[in-house]
This record gives sequence, C-alpha cells and structure tokens, in this order.
Amino acid sequence: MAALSESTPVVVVGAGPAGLLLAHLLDLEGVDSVLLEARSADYVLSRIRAGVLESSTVELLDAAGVGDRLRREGMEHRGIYLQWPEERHHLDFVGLVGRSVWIYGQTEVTKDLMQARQAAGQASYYEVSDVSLHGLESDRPTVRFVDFDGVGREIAARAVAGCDGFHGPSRPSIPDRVQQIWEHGYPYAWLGVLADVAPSTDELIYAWHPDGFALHSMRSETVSRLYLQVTPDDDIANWSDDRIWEALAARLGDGQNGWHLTAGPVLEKGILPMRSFVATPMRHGRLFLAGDAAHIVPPAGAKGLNLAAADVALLARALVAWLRDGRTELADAYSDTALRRVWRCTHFSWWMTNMLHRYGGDFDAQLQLAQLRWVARSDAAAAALAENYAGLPIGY
Ligand code: FAS
Ligand code: PHB
Repeated sequence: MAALSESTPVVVVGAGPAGLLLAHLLDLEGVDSVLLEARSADYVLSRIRAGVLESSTVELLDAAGVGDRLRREGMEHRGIYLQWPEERHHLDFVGLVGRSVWIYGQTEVTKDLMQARQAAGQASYYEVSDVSLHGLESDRPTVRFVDFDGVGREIAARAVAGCDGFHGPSRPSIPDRVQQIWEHGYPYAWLGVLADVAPSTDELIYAWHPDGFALHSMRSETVSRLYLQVTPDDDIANWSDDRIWEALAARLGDGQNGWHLTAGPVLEKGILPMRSFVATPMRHGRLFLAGDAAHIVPPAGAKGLNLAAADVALLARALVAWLRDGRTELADAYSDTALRRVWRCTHFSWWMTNMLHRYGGDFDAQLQLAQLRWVARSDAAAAALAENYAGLPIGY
C-alpha cells in the first residue's frame, strides 16, 4: 500500500533536547516542522542524562520563552569545587568571567520543550519506526517512516534536521566518501547514581583521587547525582549501594576539614561509557546534523546538552534565513561555524577528563596534581576553565 504523504519545510528527526529546541525555535520564527521520535514521550522524559546548563544555554531558553520554570526551580551556581586529597578549592566563575551555570535536569528541559511543542500545535509523531532519509542531494528530500498505528508515511521537505543522537539513522545517511569520523576512547567509564538525599555540597565537587575520579552533582535541594570512575567493562551488579557510598566518601574526602558526605536511598544507578567522537561535515545536501548525532563528548566538561543547544541555535538561524527569507549564507556556513565550537568543547571535555581521571602511573598522577594546583592557584588558568565551563557565547 502506498505511503501516506505530506510535506513540510523541515522534518526534525529525534525529540531529544536538540530536536525539540530546534522545532521550537523554528516555530517562533514561523517556520513549520514535523517532528519524528522513535520512543514514546514518557520514555524520552524518563532518561536521566545531563544536569548542568551553561549561561548561554539558559539565555537561549529564556529568549525562546521556555526559561520560566528553569529560573523558578533551577539552582544557579557561581562555580565548582576542584578536589584532591587534603585539598578542595572553589573556582568562582562569576568572579573570574562574569558567568554562572545552572543546575536543571535534562529531563526538565525536555519536559518544558515538549509542553511548548504541544502548545504550538505542530505535528509530532512518537513511537515511529523504520525511519529512512532519501533524496538528500536533491532539492526535495523525503523521510519515510512507519507511524504508531503501523501506517507507512512519507514526508517531503526542503530540509531535514538529524537530531537523532549517536545511534540514529541521519549521520549514517551521509555517504562515506563525504564523511570523516574522528574518535578517541578512554580507558574508564562512569558509574552514575541518582540518590534521594539532599546534596552534601552547595556546588559541584570534581574530585581527583588515587582510587579514581568522583563527582558530586545534584538535581535539586533534595536529590543528588553522583559519579564514580570505574573500568569500562565493570558490571553494575558488582556495585552494591553500600560499596558505592564507601567509594564516594573516600574519593570526595569525607571527614576532611569536618566535611561529611550524607548517603541515602539510591533511586537509579548505571554505567556510562566514555568517548570523544566528531563526524564532519555537519551538513550534507539538505541534511543538517545537530547534537549527539554529530558529536559525543565525555561528560566531565558538562558539555553534551549545551553543545546540542548551541548547534540548534545556529541551525535555527540558518534555516529561518534560508527557508523564510531566502538567504543561504548562514546555511552554507552552518557546518564550519558549528564545528568551531564542537572542537573547542571536544578539547575542553578531553582536557577535564584527562586532568581528573586516574590512568597510567605515578608520573601521570604527579602531572595531574600539578595541573590541578595550577588551575586552583592561577587566576589565568582558572579563568580559562571557567570560560569554557560556563559557556562561550553562541556562534563562538
Ligand atoms: P539525544 O540522544 O538526547 O536525542 C536523540 C533522540 O533521537 C532520542 O530521543 C532518540 O530516541 C531519537 N531517535 C533515535 N533514533 C531515532 C530514529 N530512528 N527515529 C526517530 N527518532 C530517533 N551530558 C552531560 O553533560 N551530563 C551527563 O550526565 C550526561 N549523561 C548522559 C548519559 C547518557 C546515557 C547519554 C547517552 C548522554 C549523556 N549526556 C550527558 C550527554 C547528553 O546530555 C546528550 O549530549 C544530549 O542528550 C544530546 O541531545 P540530542 O542531540 O538531542 O540527542
Ligand atoms: C550531572 O549533573 O549529571 C553532571 C554534572 C556535571 C558533569 C556531568 C554530569 O560534568
């Protein structure tokens, strides 16, 4: 049976933060889109992912009219703590570079954007399958898929936005002859826990320790998010809640200068692999990639979600200029412009990861400690970290 067909200016594949934010930014400028998502909305909302928003991301969400709840329920942080045995130093981002960061879960950002999508009344298909992209090198690309009811559909568009994450169909739709892949693996992973206990710190603690890295983050005044460095092949079954809290206490310096880590019920735990990955170019014909579909960064720099937001801020401007106003220069420059920030954030995330995770021998450890002392004691070095962490201006 022939597929039901329709057309729209932009098909957005993927309803993660990149796809939802792009569709919303386009809608604000009067550019219609159809959003396709393989999972149910509830499933997308149930995923525990990022939690730190750069100031540029917060400004973007504000400007897009979806920042109110963030401002009400999010937590503004002036900076972070860097920790190693016997030492903990606060880096005051506001003092160093005049920019703060906000703690507001990716789940909450996604919820706000889904509500905005609903309010906009634009077409969204959840729980689709067999998504395939066609005619990307023509001026009338199409996306085929099977909808929730099992009906085959085909949507013709002027542009396709691949916001379908690392495992989506968009990036692989770019021919190998055009695409270049840059990849770097890490000999460790993160064990992450979500715990129903008030954070034991007012701002995030990044800790270097001989046993491995640890991070004390949070989601609210009552829910903590914490991470431990583990080996990539480790199994979560090896980690009882007690063992997790013992390791966190040791690595975060429980008892140091009277500070104590308060343990609590573990709501969710899992092991997160780690890699740096960049696919270039981020545009091929009428296909534009954004977010994890084009790049993956290790989470130590808290860049994943923020880089996705920066991509779609650029892409929305480019598509509006082209599809509504007939000007193609921003769309033609999209890949090069976005990749400038992508490589900056890829470098920063690699640098934070290498500085804070145990690997190699004692000489490597001494180099890491020398680097940490430098960042903690040199305003110039601290400002460089702060500038990258708090977020470079969109369009950097
Ligand atoms: P996403 O992966 O969020 O969204 C892509 C969407 O496309 C998904 O909803 C997917 O279901 C959909 N899709 C896939 N295939 C499809 C198809 N065939 N058809 C239709 N839709 C399809 N960053 C941090 O800073 N801190 C963290 O702690 C952190 N934790 C993370 C944990 C995990 C397990 C992962 C994977 C990432 C984590 N990140 C973290 C990074 C994360 O925040 C990403 O950078 C962010 O989700 C990127 O957003 P998107 O590009 O929208 O991709
Ligand atoms: C988180 O809160 O999930 C988080 C915070 C900072 C990171 C990574 C993850 O660097």
